[in-house]
Order: sequence, then structure tokens, then C-alpha cells
Amino acid sequence: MKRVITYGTYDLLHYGHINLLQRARALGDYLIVALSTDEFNWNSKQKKCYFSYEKRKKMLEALRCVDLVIPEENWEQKAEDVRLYKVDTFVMGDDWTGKFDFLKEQCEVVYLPRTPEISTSQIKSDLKA
Ligand code: C2G
Repeated sequence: MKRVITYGTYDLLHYGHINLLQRARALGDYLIVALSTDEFNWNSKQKKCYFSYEKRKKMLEALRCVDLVIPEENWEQKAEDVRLYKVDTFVMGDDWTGKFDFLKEQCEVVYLPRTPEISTSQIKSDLKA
């Protein structure tokens, strides 16, 4: 069974996220999503999520293409996650290109094209308009 992992905040879940998750899942047989906790988002990514971790987790777990959701609590956990979950392929959107190449010693690293026209910040600013 080919195991794939990806990481993210996934707040205000939108079709750009879904596009990424479906393509990531299609690279294997089992998709793990390491979901950024509220604390990690606030302390390390300066992101204040609209939905709590538990609500974001529930939404991801409802997706057919997602098999397991685990917490992302820090920047350093990826290598250990790859080992622990016996991951074959690490996937991120191409806004992260090159940032996780150090994982190539352990698994395949794939950067997929982002869905260009949508983002959570775009949604928030459109709603303010
Ligand atoms: N994404 C995408 N297209 C968009 C928006 C996002 O393909 N229009 C992808 C991103 O490239 C990322 C994933 O969806 O792979 C989740 O995006 P975010 O929730 O914004 O995640 P991010 O804040 O980039 O956190 O350790 C890695 C970080 O946790 C990634």
C-alpha cells in the first residue's frame, strides 16, 4: 500500500485544497493529512484560523480522499512522521517548492501546482467587499 502525506492549515476549506488533496491521494492508496493545530498556526504561522482544529479535522475526515488526519504541531516533525507512518510520498503545493527537499532521503517529494485563482485570504477579502 502506497502511503502519501501532506501538511496544511486547511481553514475555510475550498476547492483549491480539494484539488490538492485529490491529486495527492491519486499518487498512492492512502492519504494522511497533517493538519496544523490552532497553536502552531498562531505561534509559528501567524495565522488565526476561522475554524478550530477539531472543526477543520472533521471536515477533512469527511472527504473520501482523506484516510487519516494527524496534528501538525511544529515545523520539525515531518521526518519523524515519514518514518512513523511509513510514508512513500510527501506532497505539497508548489508554493513550497524546494522547502522540503531534505525529505528526499526518506521518501519521494512531490510539489503539485496550486489552484491559482483561489485562496483563503482571497475569500476573506472578497467577503469584506
Ligand atoms: N493549495 C493549493 N491551491 C490553493 C491553495 C492551497 O494547492 N489555491 C495547497 C497548498 O499549496 C498546500 C495545501 O493546499 O499544499 C494547504 O494549504 P494551506 O492550508 O494554505 O497550508 P499552508 O499554510 O501552506 O501550510 O508544514 C507545511 C504547512 O503546514 C503548510
